[in-house]
Amino acid sequence: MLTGAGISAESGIPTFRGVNGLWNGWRIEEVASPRAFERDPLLVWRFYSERRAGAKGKEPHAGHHALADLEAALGERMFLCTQNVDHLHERAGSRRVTHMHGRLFQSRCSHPACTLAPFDDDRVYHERESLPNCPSCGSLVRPHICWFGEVPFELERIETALLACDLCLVVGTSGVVYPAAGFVEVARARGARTVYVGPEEPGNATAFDELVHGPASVRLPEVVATLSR
Ligand code: BV8
Repeated sequence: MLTGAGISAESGIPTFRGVNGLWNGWRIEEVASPRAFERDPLLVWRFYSERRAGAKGKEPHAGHHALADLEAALGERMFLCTQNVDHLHERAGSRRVTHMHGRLFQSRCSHPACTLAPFDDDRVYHERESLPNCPSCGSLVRPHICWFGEVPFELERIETALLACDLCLVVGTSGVVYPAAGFVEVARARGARTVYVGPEEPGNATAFDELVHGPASVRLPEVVATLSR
């Protein structure tokens, strides 16, 4: 299982590349890379503060709940990896969610050698004076997010799951950002069945055996129902 921003769209969290997309107001290079944070930490914190405020009260929809129910039915046989940094899967009841690109409601020390672990943080920062410093080493604190040019989290566990799966179900992603966009090829090369759920063809559409056209809140519960039989 891999989800992208599209599964959060109907819960009111904007996607990156759609109409009113997240990137529309911002340039990726300006806000989602280590260089951007070095150059202007306040701008980056304003971007993520806006997203924290926007994601806080949002509720999961039937698609998220269908995945939580599937996890309850399949247990360890289901591996859910998300590219999303919001907490909608957890709010729907999913217990084992792998956030390969980090978590919006966590922060961490920006110093690569600091031992301070990522910590829960839902605070928003809009002024330079309010930017947080690490209690351990004094460096600036940053969002616990995988930015462009950084290595995503948990890649070994993800690869193990891809090489073991019979079905690779991908929901709501444009399929243009790697390595996530390449996961379906890894699963397919190993003989897994590959299914995509979303309203538009993803960039890696040719890698899918089946494209289930439509919004996740409607089509995903239908797909999950066929899996639970
Ligand atoms: C890395 C966290 C090295 C930040 C994100 C040239 C070619 C290929 C690759 C590269 C290249 N140049 C650079 C790269 C690498 C780069 C990359 O892929 N760039 C792209 C732009 C070309 N990748 C990286 O830098 C990655 N790191 O490569 O490290 C490495 C790797 C492996 C091993 C060793 C070393 C790190 C990338 C992570 C960046 N961080 N997110 C944040 O959230 O603020 S990326 C972000 O965009 C998402 O997390 C996601 O991964 C990505 C794509 O977003 P989507 O989720 O797909 O959302 P999008 O808006 O694009 O699409 C929405 C979809 O939903 C649409 O398809 C739409 O139809 C659908 N939808 C809409 N409504 C619904 C719906 N679906 C269902 N229901 C609905 N109702």
